[in-house]
Amino acid sequence: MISRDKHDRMANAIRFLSMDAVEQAKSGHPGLPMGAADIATVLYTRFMTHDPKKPDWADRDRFVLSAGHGSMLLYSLLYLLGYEDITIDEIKNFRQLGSRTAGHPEYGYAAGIETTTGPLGQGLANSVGMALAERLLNARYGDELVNHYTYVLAGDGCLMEGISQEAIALAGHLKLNKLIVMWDDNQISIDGPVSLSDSTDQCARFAASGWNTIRADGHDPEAIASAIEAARESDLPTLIAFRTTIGYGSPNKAGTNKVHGSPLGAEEIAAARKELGWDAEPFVVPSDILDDWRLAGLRSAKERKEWEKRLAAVSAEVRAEFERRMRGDLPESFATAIDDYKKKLAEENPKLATRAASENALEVINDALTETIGGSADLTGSNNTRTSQLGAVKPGEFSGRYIHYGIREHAMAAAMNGMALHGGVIPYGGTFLTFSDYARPAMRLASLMGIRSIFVMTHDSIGLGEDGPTHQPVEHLAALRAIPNHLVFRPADPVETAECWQVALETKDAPSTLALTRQKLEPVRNEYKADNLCARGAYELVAASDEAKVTIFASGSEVEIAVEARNQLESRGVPTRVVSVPCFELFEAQSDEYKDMLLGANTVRIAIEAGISMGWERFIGDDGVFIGMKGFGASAPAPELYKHFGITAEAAVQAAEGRLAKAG
Ligand SMILES: Cc1ncc(C[n+]2csc(CCOP(=O)(O)OP(=O)(O)O)c2C)c(N)n1
Repeated sequence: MISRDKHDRMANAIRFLSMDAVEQAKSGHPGLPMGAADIATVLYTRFMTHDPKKPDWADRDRFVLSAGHGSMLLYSLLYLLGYEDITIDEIKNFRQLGSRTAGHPEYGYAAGIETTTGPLGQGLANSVGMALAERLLNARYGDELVNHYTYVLAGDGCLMEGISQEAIALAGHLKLNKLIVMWDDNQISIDGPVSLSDSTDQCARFAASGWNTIRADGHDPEAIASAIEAARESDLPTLIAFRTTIGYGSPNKAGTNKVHGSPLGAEEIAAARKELGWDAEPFVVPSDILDDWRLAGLRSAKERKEWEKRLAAVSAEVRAEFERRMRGDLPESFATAIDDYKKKLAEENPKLATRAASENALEVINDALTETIGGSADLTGSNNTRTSQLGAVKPGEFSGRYIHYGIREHAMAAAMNGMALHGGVIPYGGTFLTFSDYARPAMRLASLMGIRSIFVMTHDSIGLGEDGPTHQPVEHLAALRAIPNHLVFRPADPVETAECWQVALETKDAPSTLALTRQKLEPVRNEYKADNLCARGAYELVAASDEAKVTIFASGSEVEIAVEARNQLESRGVPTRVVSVPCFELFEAQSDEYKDMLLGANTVRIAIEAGISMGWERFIGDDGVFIGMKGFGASAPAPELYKHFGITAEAAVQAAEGRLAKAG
């Protein structure tokens, strides 16, 4: 049992490390770490099950600092608890180039950081995915192997963001009872008191979404502990509204927005030292306090060892599968399953929409990979994301593998990220491509973190037809391709769809988006090829009959148009090749030699895509021809729209002949 005095000094260690680091960096947010230090101290000294010496222990509790601006809270904790990645030098280097203690907690920079936070609300929604992954794995592996909590520290900002409602509604509905959100209810944000812009009764809102709610004093260690204990016993997810004072300990600035996001200043820090009775020099934690913290860091080592014993006691088969899934590796049988499927496709040559081709591919994938967790934001029948193996996940019942996310694209994407971060599952989820806008902040974070979330985005162009311009993406492919480390795939037929799925699944360090059609397409890959051609990002689909005079690049549904144009040009004696471009980013990763060979700079170059031209200059240069969209779409049957917007084989033939005539 930790005495009150000891508790206070341990919490003050967080406060002073945070004040000192922000002061030294001349930038950062001291208010939250100072205000939430008591909550964090109680959580980590009495409840958190984790092991700094084994930070990736699969059954550890997860802690998410959703209010990522308070990063010094997490960095202080990791240092104090004995996580090797965060040394005192890292704390001194807060926010400097190359330090692990970056501006906001960045996933991958240091062990103990479970997700990248900073865009408010994302961490909260990630945590829903983490808590969901925990329950899904628990349903498969039992309490023996998977049975842990997900704790979140969220601020007013996290709760004001729209994503919070999507996320808590999903968590409440599913009864994710091992999710505990601790709200730093300090009533202050940047502009001043929260009352300037909000009068929500947050407890009532959470209760209405199916949560257990508790209010407690966030500076009273016993009240904090009782609240967390009660939350752990709940059969619903719990919100604990911890009333705190932002910048607690700063005599002149506590309780105001002045302490939210700027250094306190030397004078005020000196006053805080007096107020809290802290004599240690900057960045020095008195050795008895550091010892206490390090002891707290050891509190679950025994539990970890017991867990390892339990893992060693299960059958070799179950253990191997569990460990493989947690590593994120695919079974060896996966590549064979895809290969067999490609052989079958080459025999059958089905004429399908790529969304339907994706469903067929998933039928194979979901058999081969028991770790996939599918879902859709209420467009299951349109996204073709559910296959025969996937039973629905229901409230409190997690044996299924399919999530009905509801009409909540943003929380879906963020929860998928949480699942990917948790490990042991591979999430994929669908909506219409145009609504990637509603999911984009989370999709961007998936890229930044380098995690395997797979977004299935159907209805990928004017080809969706009658739903009209609100639903027809035009700039979305370009917008998603602009995100670094994001594989945007636009397959042209069933074989390409299978290949793109294979690359997406085999890429552990980047998210993927599959852009898929609503409308049926002619198959363009009719011969079996063992190689995954899509893995090169772009490849020659059809060669010219002689030295090529024209190269036509296209992606997805426009590849069949490119092939038709090529055939017309060839019949008029113009040797023409077609390059299919399923993924810009993978093409960029090829050798210069390959890229030069493929680009065919000495030919007339044409690109066809039913979207805006941005990005295609890479393929067609300054003098190429782009056939696609210049503005928004329209409502009509798809074939009429293609004619109306001039995205046709005839247009490509005309353009090619025009250029060739000009060149003389
Ligand atoms: C999506 C998003 N919008 C805006 C910001 C900028 N921002 C950072 S902290 C903050 C205020 C947060 O207030 P609160 O959660 O109460 O934190 P506290 O003042 O208690 O530290 C804002 C607007 C952000 N990080 N993310």
